[in-house]
Amino acid sequence: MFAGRLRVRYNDEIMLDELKKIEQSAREKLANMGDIDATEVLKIQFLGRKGALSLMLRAIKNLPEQERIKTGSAANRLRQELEAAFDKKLAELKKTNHESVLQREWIDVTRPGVKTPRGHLHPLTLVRRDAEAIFHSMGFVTVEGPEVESERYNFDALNIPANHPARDMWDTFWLRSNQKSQKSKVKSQNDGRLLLRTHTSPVQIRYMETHEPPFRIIAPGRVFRYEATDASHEIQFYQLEGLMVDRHVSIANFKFVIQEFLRRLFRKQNLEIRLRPSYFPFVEPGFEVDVACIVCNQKGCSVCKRSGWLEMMGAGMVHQKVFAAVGYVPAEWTGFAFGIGLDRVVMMKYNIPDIRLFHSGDLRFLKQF
Ligand code: FA5
Repeated sequence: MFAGRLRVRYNDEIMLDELKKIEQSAREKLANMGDIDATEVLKIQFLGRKGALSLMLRAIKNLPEQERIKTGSAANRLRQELEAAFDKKLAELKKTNHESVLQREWIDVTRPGVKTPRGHLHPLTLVRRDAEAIFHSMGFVTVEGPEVESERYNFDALNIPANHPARDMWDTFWLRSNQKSQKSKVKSQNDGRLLLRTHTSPVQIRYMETHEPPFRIIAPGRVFRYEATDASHEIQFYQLEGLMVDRHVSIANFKFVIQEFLRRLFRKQNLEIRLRPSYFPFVEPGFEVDVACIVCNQKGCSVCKRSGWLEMMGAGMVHQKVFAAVGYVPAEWTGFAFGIGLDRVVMMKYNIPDIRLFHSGDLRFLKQF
């Protein structure tokens, strides 16, 4: 009974018929395949260890010898043919897939690239760097001082004692004294109250206290004034202090250095300057330096307020009382000092009509530099 059933199920004709059905089904499905992964799955379904053809081969082992040989070789042939068909199909699909990727991801390497936007320097930084380079080439070195200053360095040592009317020239942001939280290197015990420095001139004193002449220094930095703002006045702005001390320094030396500096900064060989007498307690004589307006060529414009001249800096010959305050023997040394308003220089160089644009954070303004 059992043997009879076996014979019905596994005789060679049935087997050969089954093989044909497997072949037909495999070829039909393979013909419709368009995807590599799905084709790999299909290949496993037919030819894998548990695939339809492997199951057939296992069943063939139970056939009588003659039938086994006949169907076995037919099944093996079919396996080889199907394997070849699957491999061919997979190779075709890989090729088309590669071509379509090339088509889709085609890059024209000759096209100009898209620039990554880069940050850039603020015009004040650009001009400060230019100015430093010019002074360095004339033998000046850059030094720095604190923005939080003491009354002594900002005023007293500069010959501006308490209650001196000149203190009104520098409207001051005074700081509340809180000794515990004072991490600043500025001592306030003996040096009076603390303040935000109103000019860079205190750096002169700090340098002279610790260095002997001769020397040439510049000190660029931020300063603060408690005053109303307008197109040419800010409450915080930049100055560049200069100080040259030696024997026999004269106003002629100052005039040459500053004219050379301005001509190179503005890249204008015939740039005119003029010295106007002025008063600063720490210099004698004192003057202000005006530059012939290069925006309008002295015809009169909003930057020079129609005067043809723009005030750029205060300057003068170092007062002997200042030398005495830092411990120099006054009669031995002479020197000139100046304090340039850097924002004004930048305004003139780039024809900027309003100083308040510098700290406005307006990208339309900043992107122009
Ligand atoms: C002084 O600050 C002196 N310490 C300069 C000096 C140094 C004189 C050494 C002598 C020897 P004054 O207050 O004039 O001077 O300021 C100097 C420059 O800073 C001015 O010429 C101007 O260009 C600029 N400045 C002054 N106030 C402002 C302000 N509110 N906003 C922008 N720039 C200003």
